[in-house]
Amino acid sequence: MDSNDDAHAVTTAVPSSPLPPPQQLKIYHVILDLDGTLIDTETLVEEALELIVTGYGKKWNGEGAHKRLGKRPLESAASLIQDYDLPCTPQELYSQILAFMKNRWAQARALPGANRLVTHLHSHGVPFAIASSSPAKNIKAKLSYQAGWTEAFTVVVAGDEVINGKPAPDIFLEAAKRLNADPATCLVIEDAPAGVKAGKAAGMTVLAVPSLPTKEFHSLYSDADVVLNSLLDLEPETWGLPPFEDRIGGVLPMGPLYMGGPVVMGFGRGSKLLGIPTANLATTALSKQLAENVCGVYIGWAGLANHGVYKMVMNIGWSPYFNNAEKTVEPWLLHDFAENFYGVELRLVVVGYIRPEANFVSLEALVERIHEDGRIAKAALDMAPYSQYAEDPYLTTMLPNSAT
Ligand code: ADP
Ligand code: RBF
Ligand code: MG
Repeated sequence: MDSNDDAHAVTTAVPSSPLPPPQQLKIYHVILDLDGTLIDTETLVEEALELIVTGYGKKWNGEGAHKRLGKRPLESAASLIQDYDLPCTPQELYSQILAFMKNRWAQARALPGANRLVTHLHSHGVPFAIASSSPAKNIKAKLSYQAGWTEAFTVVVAGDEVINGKPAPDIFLEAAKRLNADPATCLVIEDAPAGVKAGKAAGMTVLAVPSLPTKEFHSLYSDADVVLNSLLDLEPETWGLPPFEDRIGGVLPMGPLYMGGPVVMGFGRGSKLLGIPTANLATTALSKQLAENVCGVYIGWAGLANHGVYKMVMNIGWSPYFNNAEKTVEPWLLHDFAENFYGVELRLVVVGYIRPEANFVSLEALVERIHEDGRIAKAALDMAPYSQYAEDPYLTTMLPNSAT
């Protein structure tokens, strides 16, 4: 996502570098990875690994996820054993992980944009498949917890159905075979570096949606044809597939997502440097929402205690331009206030997604883009389905003359 970083031949969907796709290809089939691409099982598995590693008396360092991602269970287990010098075999470790994960697949949530994509492909008759390194019976369990997915995915290739796991091309070639497809007309969507390699080795076009912090691991995705911030930013027409038609007023409806708390000090540059004040909320209380939501620019309504309800536009993320050390929420209330309101309770109802966070060639370009976001938010929030949330009780109970 960093446009200053030209070391890799990766195109991104950031407004500051509107590069065309590397080749104008006609895609007829889509092959999707499951874990980390469509559902957030990676978080659950990493939690399990931490408990197991700690149980062996070793100190969990939170590192190495990129080595485990997308590999088959035993290979991934072997890599963990090596990293932590664990006194067990890959098979023993895998059994422990399975015991831990049993009945927890239900807790894996669909990643942002996943349901939208699956429904879109299904309803437009685009042939698609899952190619997942997990064993068939785990895939079945995972799909069963997502409404409509078992019916939507008629072609599923599991890790235990091929000889060589990702990064070998076997699983994607098998998926193409079952789809009756030429690999050259298949689009692979992957979150893991090993999966990206496998897709390219199969002669397919590969779109990466990294589930690893993009900055640090950027180079691991350099084989991909395109790297996107999230599935929300996928534009199927780029590949000759039917476009999404679900934006309203230039905004993708979502949520509602509720977050709130007292206004705290931010990075101290919103008003001073940009002329755009952003009322920050304490990140500690929001850590779960921050982790679950895609970095990007959103619209919504803001209720400020004893003041009123206002239109709002905000970004969630690290602000690539400033490269902040922390992922924050930066709401700009689209109203002129006479005074600052630090310490006052601020509540947000987030109802739409505009775009990914981007880097910019200059501060002026960033400011101009944020003003454009503001104009989009102002207009869209008067439209259905966004307008109704101005009356959400989460906000209206904050008004000066509210009864409760
Ligand atoms: P900080 O670094 O503390 O976030 P900013 O320069 O971004 O400082 O200013 C944010 C503060 O400005 C808010 O906490 C709030 O008290 C005040 N403020 C005034 N007008 C607005 C507005 N329209 N939107 C958000 N905050 C505003
Ligand atoms: N910062 C970025 O680096 N990239 C962005 O794309 C970006 N978009 C923003 C959109 C909105 C609506 C707002 C309010 C802020 C955005 N900023 C972005 C964040 C801005 O840099 C941030 O408010 C300052 O860092 C002040 O703390
Ligand atoms: Mg601020």
